[in-house]
Amino acid sequence: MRAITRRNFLDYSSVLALGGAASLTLPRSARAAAMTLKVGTRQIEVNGKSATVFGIQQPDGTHGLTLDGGSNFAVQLENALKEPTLVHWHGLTPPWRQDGTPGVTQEPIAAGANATYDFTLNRTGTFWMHSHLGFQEQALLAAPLIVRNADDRSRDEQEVVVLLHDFSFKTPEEIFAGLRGSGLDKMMDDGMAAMHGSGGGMGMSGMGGMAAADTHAAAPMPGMSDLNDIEYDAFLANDRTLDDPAVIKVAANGRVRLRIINGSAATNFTVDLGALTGELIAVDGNPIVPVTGQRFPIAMAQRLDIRLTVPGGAAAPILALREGGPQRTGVILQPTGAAVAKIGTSGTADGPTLDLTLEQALKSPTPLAPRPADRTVPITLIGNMTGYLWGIDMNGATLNKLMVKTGERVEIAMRNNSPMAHPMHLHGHHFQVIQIGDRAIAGAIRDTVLVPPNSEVRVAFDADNAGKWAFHCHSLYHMNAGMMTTLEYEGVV
Ligand SMILES: [Cu+2]
Repeated sequence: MRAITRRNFLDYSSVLALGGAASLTLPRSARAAAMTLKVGTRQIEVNGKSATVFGIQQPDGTHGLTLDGGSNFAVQLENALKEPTLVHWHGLTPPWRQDGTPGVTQEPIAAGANATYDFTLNRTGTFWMHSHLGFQEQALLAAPLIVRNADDRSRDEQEVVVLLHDFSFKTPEEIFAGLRGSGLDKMMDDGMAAMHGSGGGMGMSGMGGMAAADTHAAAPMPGMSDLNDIEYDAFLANDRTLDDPAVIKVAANGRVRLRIINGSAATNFTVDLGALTGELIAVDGNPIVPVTGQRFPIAMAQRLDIRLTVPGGAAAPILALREGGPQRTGVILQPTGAAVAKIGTSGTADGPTLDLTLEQALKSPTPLAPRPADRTVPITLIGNMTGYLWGIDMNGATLNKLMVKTGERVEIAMRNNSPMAHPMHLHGHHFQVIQIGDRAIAGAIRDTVLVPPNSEVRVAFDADNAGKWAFHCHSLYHMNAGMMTTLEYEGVV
């Protein structure tokens, strides 16, 4: 038998298969090669029509990844597209150079090229992965990323992952041009001559360069808000509409754990368990003191882990109701032998407007240690539909970057002075929600929190992951229109 080197690990695998060298340690490069993820295109069917969308798949076709906490995130990411891409591991806290944010942490991966990732999975939960480049996320360049702990693995329960998405037959570039164009039409209708900020300068990374002076306009008119500004063709759960939903077989009276991911580019939902009652046990991958209920809000990029039992006899639709519209999507849990009834893609009533009622009730069983803030950052979320410009301000000026020092307790006090809600996401960290309006809470630990219009949300985190990190609104179109900044540690270059 010839010597095993890092360079011929493929031969090494075949030796292993013959049982000849099982006691040798697998080289790191071989472990990396064992987890290949390919970014490519796929065909799905939506509303009876074929659509070409993106996807992130393992060689066997599995969409996304399920891993064990404590193991290595050793991934070779292959870009099989005809264009560059870059994938962000949403909710993981890797070394910053592996965070997948173009313009902040690394360069995009060129067409046909690949990139390797290797770090320890130091947290478990329901996460996801998605392109952070341009508008690729709208075209379904997103997949589940589940990191299970020992308790998850030992439980007698069936895990069901549900990835929600909004879908359009238009290209996202067309959608964005429409948003900006209709905003400009409004500007003209309003007789406003000032067209500044309407031209170019829209970088692919959406790095805040568009935060033009007129986004500093005052707070919205009282009572005004815009729930949805995009007409979508469909809403998907695991790539399907309710015309042809995913039907998942479950045991009658068996325990089910839903891991629901809102991968939408621009849609908030309310999860509706119908006649069933569930127990919300985690948000954004972090345990909470369990909350029982039938309906739970889920903003863009957020995740909900819900435990429930499905009685035998009837199929149980798990629906996601579009905020401010009658459309809905979902999956069907089917106990053995139960009939599956057809459910329309629209209900009779609009989905609820998301607010902070549930957020206010959430409690973390593992709160941050009490400690005064070393640094408090008061920011204002600004923007309006006129010209479709959005931004993050501090003290009346665009916040280009937020500087912190390692070891600091940082609080970000967010006030939303704009007419739309913003799901604000911080990369590389999870924060605790510590205040809503005037009320202090020991709230959930999250990576994405919704800040509705005319509201204030304060979060806290420990600066324990040195690097440069994106901090942005997770509405894809708001982000690309300027609602993005960076959190940077002193001394990191
Ligand atoms: Cu936003």
